Amino acid sequence: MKNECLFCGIVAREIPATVVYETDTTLAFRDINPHAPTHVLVVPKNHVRDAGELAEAGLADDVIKTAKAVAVAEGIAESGYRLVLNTGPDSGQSVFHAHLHLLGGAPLTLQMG
Ligand code: IU
Repeated sequence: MKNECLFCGIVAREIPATVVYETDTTLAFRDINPHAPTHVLVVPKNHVRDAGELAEAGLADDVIKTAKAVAVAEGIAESGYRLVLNTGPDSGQSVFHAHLHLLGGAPLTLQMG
């Protein structure tokens, strides 16, 4: 594999994923292990590690706008959805290429931990 980073591999189309939306700077694809009827990950195409680096790179707006566009396309913009940016080991971040979880399609409960 050319890319060491899993999500860089998906962005490069070296690793298969179900892509649902794309912009110049972001890619949105379905989570392989969904926790809601709609569970999409939005990533910046450029590799940044986490939420802090995402903001520093000026890409946070792009990622959130893509999430909104996906929510509209999935028909959940009005019913509501949750955006989650796990950041660092204690948060449960397991892939160290920043990714915004978009969850919706049913009423969600808030689970801490
Ligand atoms: P986390 O915030 O780093 O814990 O989220 C990583 C997500 O990446 C998690 O929900 C996985 O199901 C998801 N994922 C994926 O969609 N495709 C993959 O090949 C792998 C993980 I590995």
